[in-house]
Amino acid sequence: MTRIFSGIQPTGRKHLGNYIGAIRQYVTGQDRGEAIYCIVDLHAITVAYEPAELRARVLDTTAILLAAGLDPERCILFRQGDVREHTELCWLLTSVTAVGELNRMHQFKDKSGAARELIGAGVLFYPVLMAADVLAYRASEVPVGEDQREHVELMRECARRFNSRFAPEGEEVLVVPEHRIPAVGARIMDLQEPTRKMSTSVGGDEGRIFVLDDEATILKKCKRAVTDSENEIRVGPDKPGVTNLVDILAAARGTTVDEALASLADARGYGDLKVAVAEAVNEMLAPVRERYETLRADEAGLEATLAAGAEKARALASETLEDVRAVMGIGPGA
Ligand code: AQP
Repeated sequence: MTRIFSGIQPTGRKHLGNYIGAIRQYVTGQDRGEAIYCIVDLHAITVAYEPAELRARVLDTTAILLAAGLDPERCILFRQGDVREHTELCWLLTSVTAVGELNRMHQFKDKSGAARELIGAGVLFYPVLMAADVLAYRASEVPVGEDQREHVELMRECARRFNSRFAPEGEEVLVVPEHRIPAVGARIMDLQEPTRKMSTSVGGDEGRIFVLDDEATILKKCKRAVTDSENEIRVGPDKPGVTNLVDILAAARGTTVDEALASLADARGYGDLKVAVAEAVNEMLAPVRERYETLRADEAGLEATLAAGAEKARALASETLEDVRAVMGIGPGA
């Protein structure tokens, strides 16, 4: 059976890109295989944060995932920091990771900018911890958005290198995973700056739709989305705003981009396109919004779900760690 693993930041206010690129794939993953998902509180501390708020954001994110359709009976859902094997494997993987390749990661370059000497080392090591998250479960599939392609490539390289350096001849101690990037909506762009991806940390709220935004807010943000001075609904690199809206429409309705375009044949310009996008997005997100409040109010229930998930996750990760330690010569051995 396919083992699926993915992690998501406890940013609390997940946006449409997170939902289409990742969360929705998590839900369908439960029908495709053995699905394991974690909320990556350890990744969250790589940037400035408030300790008192971190736990609350983890619970916000847990409630969003459950409201979106994750079912703890059909998947393992846990908090990364509850399973110490992640940090141990991260350290062990540094033996097969070069600083040069971490320095070349786009996300590191974007997030470090001119302040490279001053940022926390965790920003550099972020992809190694991400590799540890996935490799600890010997997952074969990683559902992510397009922006994470490079990080999945790195974890594949780590697994290959680890196996060739440490695994006994012909054996695979770590599984080389494949990414799973959605065919439509893999890179949702900012509504105000459609040449840049919709992001949690960059840009203002008017450029991103949150999973928990109400209907009126979604409509307002769609109506204000930046398009261009023409009136022709078509996709292409010269029309990033319209292309993004058509992509969102297709992803929200679960159709192809061509089908979305065909459905707009009678549209009277961008106004109709924007209303169609808002309606489709609202239809997709309304059930999540409706379930969220009740789930979020039950903090003890959310904690119990995460604790039960962590127990199951730990059992799987500790098996991998035992094998990893053994082939690396760490500890007393058998
Ligand atoms: N714009 C996007 N389009 C499609 N998928 C996206 N993802 C993120 N942005 C887009 C996917 O969402 C998943 C969770 O990402 P995360 O855990 O990194 O969450 P985040 O920090 O809240 O998301 P951002 O927006 O990516 O934060 P910034 O930009 O601040 O770093 C991942 O699978 C990701 O691919």
